[in-house]
Amino acid sequence: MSRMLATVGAITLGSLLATPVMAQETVTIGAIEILSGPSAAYGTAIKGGLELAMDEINAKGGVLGGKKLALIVEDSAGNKDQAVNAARKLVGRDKVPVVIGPTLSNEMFAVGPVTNGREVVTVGTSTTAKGITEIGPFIFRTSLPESDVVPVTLKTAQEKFGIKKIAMMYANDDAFSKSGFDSMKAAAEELGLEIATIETFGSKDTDFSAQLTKIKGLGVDAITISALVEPISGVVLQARQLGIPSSVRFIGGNGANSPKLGEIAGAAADGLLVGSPWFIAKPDEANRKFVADYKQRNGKDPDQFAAQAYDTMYIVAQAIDRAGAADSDKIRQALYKTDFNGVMGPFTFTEGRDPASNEGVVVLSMKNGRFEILE
Ligand code: 1QQ
Repeated sequence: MSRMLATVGAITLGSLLATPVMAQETVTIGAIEILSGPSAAYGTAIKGGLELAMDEINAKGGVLGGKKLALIVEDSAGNKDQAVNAARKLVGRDKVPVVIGPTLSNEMFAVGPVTNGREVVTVGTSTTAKGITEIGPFIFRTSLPESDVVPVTLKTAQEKFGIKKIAMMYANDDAFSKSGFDSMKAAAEELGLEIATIETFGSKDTDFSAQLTKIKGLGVDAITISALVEPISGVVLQARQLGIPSSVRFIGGNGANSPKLGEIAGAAADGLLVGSPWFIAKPDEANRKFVADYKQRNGKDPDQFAAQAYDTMYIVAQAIDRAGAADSDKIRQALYKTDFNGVMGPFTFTEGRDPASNEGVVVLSMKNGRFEILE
């Protein structure tokens, strides 16, 4: 008898614990971002953008008629195994209906098959390699693929600066860096640029003198580089130390589109060109407010990664509302109906779950360690 009572008690207690009051008032989503290590600048900016948008949404009443959004951000440190462990935790333990991130394409190629297999909506805000959304029907991205951006950058370099002969460099141990290079090479060939040499390096390398000395002797007009921000900074600094003049511009991809480049490389990066779907001086009211609020909260300017994350949080929140429930498959279907106008400009998804338009892409040039829009 006493045993039966205990069992009944346990069931009652267990069912109470399974539905705590908080769970009914909160919709918790997960994010996997790089918050430590050499690429932490990317993930820190993304986290700042996500949190700013979430707080604004909650201040305006949250989602699903009054539920607050909550966010669990896991640090991947840029490591794909750590990113997969984070995904397993968010999906298995926290039971989030949406995962935002991970930061790198290299991580997404490991995480995507896991979250897609568990039918959990996953939205990359910074993953730009080819093939990301082809991982499966639950994988979306709000970031423009490099194949949509680097042709604009190279064409601008050719038209504005008469660049004809280039050297190409890329990190051969990172999925984004390799894919970005493939897009740059295709664009260079399309434009009829002369490719004097193609040089590779590793993302953790610190000495690029063999490649740069070779390039120095080739008399190129520009050097394209596809890599993450830390190795790019090292290459740019060493190029100037070895006497490659500042008239030889670097042309970067998404990895270069971070203020971290200016912080590390300073004036050595001056003249570097990068294509970007966003720029800080975008004059519309929504962007001005975003830039001011982000700066006030974080003590520094937002970058492209923060802006993309900020819009993504709104896009996800609107999809949750449109879905009518914190249900991953319903949110997935609702995301296809996204019609959002944010700090990046108008946004919809293609049937393939990629951004529908690259119309907002502008080319930025580095000056005194900061990006300026090329007029
Ligand atoms: C990718 C990228 C990186 C530069 C994101 C930080 O574009 O990995 O796809």
